[in-house]
Amino acid sequence: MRIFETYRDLPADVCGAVVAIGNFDGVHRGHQAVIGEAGRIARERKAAQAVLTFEPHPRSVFRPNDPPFRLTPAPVKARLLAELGVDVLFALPFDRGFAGVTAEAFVEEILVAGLGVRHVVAGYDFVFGYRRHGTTVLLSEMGKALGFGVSVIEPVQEGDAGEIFSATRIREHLQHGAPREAAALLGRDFEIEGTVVAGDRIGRTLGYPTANLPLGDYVRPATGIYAARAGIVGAAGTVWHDAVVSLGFRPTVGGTDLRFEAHLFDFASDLYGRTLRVALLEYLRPEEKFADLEALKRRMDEDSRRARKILAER
Ligand code: RBF
Ligand code: MG
Repeated sequence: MRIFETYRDLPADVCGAVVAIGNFDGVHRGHQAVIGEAGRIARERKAAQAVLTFEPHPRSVFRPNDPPFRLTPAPVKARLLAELGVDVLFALPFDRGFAGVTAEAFVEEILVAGLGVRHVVAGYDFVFGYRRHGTTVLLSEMGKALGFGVSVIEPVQEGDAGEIFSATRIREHLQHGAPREAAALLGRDFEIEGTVVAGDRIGRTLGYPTANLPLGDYVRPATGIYAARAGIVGAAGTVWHDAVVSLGFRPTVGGTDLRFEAHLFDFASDLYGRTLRVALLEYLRPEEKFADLEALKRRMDEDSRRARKILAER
């Protein structure tokens, strides 16, 4: 997949693509339907399959003081899009200036003059341009006038509950300690990916060394203990290990900042500096303040037994 952070002076072979447009944070099953339809049309027309998205997420520009909310930081989103077979990603830099571009100018200057789009696919709730005045209705009308096709994908629902695939719903499930429900909407387990940073050395003395990941822009899932899988990313691929995760403030040891710590079962090496993907599979319990480290360790033993059992059954 080729990535461009501009819509200007593009090489001829990436113009004239079938383009799925949206923020696509999470690349969830609703997004997959939009991107999949663009892929189907691209193959039919023998055109390139592209995605147009914005970085950072416009919401973080409009509401910079909101708590972190990303399901997929830009590099993770790019990997998932590549895995879906997308040929070209236009990740346009979003800032206050870009937010002032009118819906009409966005279509004329970016979609038509810049990308030369052949066809555009968007979700039913896609809005764009200054003050979100651009709707899928405007997009379709302008497409007719300017010579490109538009497909709008209606909401996709999940099973009996009839829950609509939405990034907001997925974030809520994670914040409520419901990673399975989040996974049902995502179409895969929710993961935190990052570079392992140094923690304190207390875990080691308890027999529970942990690999700590910075949470960065990621949405904060419910604090507590999770059954998890940890994938060590290497040149030859990702090697997965069963694990238990603690996401919390560590009241027992007088911790003050939120830490994401993964303990990999039957694994001795130091992971400092390595890229780790940690999938949260099941919520075990909230964190507690124990009277002493012995009591904490007994509980960690119990957590580990439960996590191993859950992971063995999956
Ligand atoms: N810290 C707490 O203060 N309360 C807990 O309930 C708690 N549960 C944990 C469960 C597991 C399986 C693991 C790996 C860690 C847990 N921690 C908890 C965090 C622990 O205090 C931390 O890993 C060490 O202090 C090293 O930073
Ligand atoms: Mg949406």
